[in-house]
Amino acid sequence: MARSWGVGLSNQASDPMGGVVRRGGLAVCGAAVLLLAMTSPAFAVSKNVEHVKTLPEARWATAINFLDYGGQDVMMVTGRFGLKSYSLADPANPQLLDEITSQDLQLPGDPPTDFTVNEPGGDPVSTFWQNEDMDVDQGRKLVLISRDPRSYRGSTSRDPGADDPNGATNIAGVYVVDAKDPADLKLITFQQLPTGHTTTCVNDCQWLWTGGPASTATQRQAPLNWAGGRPIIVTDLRDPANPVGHTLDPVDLFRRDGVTAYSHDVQVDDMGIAWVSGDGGTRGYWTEGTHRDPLTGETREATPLEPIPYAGGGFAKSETKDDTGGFEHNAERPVGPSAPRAYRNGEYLLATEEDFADPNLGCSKQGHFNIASLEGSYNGEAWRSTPQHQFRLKTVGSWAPYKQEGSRPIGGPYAPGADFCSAHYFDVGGATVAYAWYGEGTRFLDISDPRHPRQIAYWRPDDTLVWASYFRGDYVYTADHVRGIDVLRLTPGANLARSARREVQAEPTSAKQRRLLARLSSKYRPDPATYGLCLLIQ
Ligand SMILES: [Ca+2]
Ligand SMILES: [Ca+2]
Repeated sequence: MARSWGVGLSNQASDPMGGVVRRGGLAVCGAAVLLLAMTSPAFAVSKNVEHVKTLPEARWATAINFLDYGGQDVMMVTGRFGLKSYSLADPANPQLLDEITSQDLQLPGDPPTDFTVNEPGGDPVSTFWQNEDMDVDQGRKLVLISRDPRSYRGSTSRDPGADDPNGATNIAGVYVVDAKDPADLKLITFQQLPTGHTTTCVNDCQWLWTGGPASTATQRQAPLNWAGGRPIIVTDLRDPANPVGHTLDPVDLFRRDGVTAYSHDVQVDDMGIAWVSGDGGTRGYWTEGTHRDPLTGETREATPLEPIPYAGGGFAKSETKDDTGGFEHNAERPVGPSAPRAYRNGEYLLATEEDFADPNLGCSKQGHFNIASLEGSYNGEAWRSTPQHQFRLKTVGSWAPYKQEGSRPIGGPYAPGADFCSAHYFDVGGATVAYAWYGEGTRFLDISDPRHPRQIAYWRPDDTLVWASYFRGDYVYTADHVRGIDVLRLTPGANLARSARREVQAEPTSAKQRRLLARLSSKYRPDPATYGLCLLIQ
């Protein structure tokens, strides 16, 4: 894109050469991983998945979305590097079209972009951060980029404009990108908001709901009392060059048994319900149309600023190891004719709990994929929940890689920074879910029976740290912090496994095998120049 982007922002303070050199180094590293992954089966555990290609230049990828230009697909990839557009004219071989770099996204006063990683498993020193679940407007060909206050050495705890020991601005908000020509991406504007971890289109992208992350010290206190994190802030995007942030009218308050807590992300279902996941659970809202508000009994118009509660709630301690409903990260509610048969009436909510606070419990006691019944939640119950009178959804099915085929040995050894297991983003394609589990790779689950999700395929390279995996056409594209984008395809074996209604599942790794892995691991050392995760180089 052009270096100047029309709103008077400059990146004079940046060090573009440093960034270029750094990216070159990372690309070489990624290529080495690719070579080894392809030539040495020991570095990638998989079943019923064909590895087609890896795009190592997309290392630090967070999310992918797709725009359809009259039957021609373009893949938008976002992450610490900013935004990259790829032609999918040949879906097996994506071609880079254009990019908006981390340097391009710097606001006045931001410390320069610096991808240096100082410790194995650490984060780059100063980059854009990081646009999970990137949303796009298919109609107007817009790409929305949420800016977390942790961008460019920022923090969640300090306020924008406050003295900062790192020189960070701590600014959150949303960038709007015009992608009418995907080979010439144009950054139109930036709207500063009190929130910015994720941003999601509601009402056909005429409005945005932007949530998270954790609150600043000021926000935690009166008068806001955002004790457990930042709620949703609404932006009017009817004029994309001039978005209007309704910064004083937060939505989705009091979500954790009456306490305002982190509203992490939103997914809108085929009925138009906006499901907000976060600390305390997942709750759905009407944002348009006339509906009965179960909290008042009134029938009124729902709007993005005054939504009407629909259903949802917190998740049980048995799945989340939390008394407060779990840290729900993202969710999907399949409904209507495109949903798998058992889901068509919209009875079930699919949700990720992200929790790896204690790596020893990751995926075993917490951080699960849960399928919950929405029964009993349609009358505002989750909005009335209190610590004394908790409302929780009933979980009917659950899955995690713990003790499943394809998983790493329990207790390690793991690469630095990847010593955890948790559910993360997933994509529903028919009755199959493509599911990212960080260090446990992408797992493909047959969810046709909500009570028994079953693994039918998996792709777990040893160097993976995968954040999100997506179906598009006949392919699967993954956003991996270490590897970049993996292009995958399910083999006929996946369908055979589904038909057999049998989970691909092995006995837990034997003690002998674990000793072997531990011995192998001790012969390798993490390469600090490559985040440790890039590959363990002898
Ligand atoms: Ca979203
Ligand atoms: Ca938990």
